[in-house]
Amino acid sequence: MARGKLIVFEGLDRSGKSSQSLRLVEKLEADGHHVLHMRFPDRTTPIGRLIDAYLKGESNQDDHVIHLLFSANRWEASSTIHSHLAANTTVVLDRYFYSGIAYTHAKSLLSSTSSPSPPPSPLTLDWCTSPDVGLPRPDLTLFLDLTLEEAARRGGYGGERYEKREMQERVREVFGRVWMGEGDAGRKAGEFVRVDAGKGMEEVEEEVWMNVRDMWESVEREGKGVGVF
Ligand code: NYM
Ligand code: MG
Repeated sequence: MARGKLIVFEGLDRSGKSSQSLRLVEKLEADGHHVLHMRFPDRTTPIGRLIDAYLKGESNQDDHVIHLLFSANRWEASSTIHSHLAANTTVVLDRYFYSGIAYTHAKSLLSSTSSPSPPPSPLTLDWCTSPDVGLPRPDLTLFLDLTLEEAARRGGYGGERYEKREMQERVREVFGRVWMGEGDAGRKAGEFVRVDAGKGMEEVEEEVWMNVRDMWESVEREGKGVGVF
């Protein structure tokens, strides 16, 4: 029996991931596929509520602790994702572990420019990658890339932690490095496709769809099973 595909949307805040991921779900459903849409962080679980409070600035966490909570929030969904894929339901994710890696590592780049002595664990790219190793591997990751200028034109950011220009700049840089193949994350990235999210909604949607179709055909043709990251 055919299996579902795991499709991930990644990118900066304001890059259109939520809209594009929902549009893709509609399109796949119209094509007769079963689809589950999920987003990370999933703020509805007990771990997700800790993350939500942290993002809203209602609580503080050590950088390592919050990183591991974001990862744990994915691990608690891992068996659900696997069982849907096995039952031929495609899973579309709005953010996944690439966000985890990019945001935490970006934070370390910021703090290392502002504090003279290095912290005990420097939140390296590989340290940030390791808690997610073993999660279901995406068949396709669409990195919706947006310049900071375009994000600003779209009305700037909200008030959550990380939604600041300086941080977004670093996050974009780290996504770019992973996309270029750097570190364990880059080497393991597989189908990591950059989409110019500065284009119009329809154009982006079309590019997403073409990539999804290519991936779909190659997974079916080669009979690829579900992988692990
Ligand atoms: N974020 C998201 C992380 O820092 N680490 C993670 O592992 C994930 C999944 O949470 N600014 C950050 C990125 C966002 C914030 O996401 C909330 P959203 O999609 O804006 O709800
Ligand atoms: Mg956001």
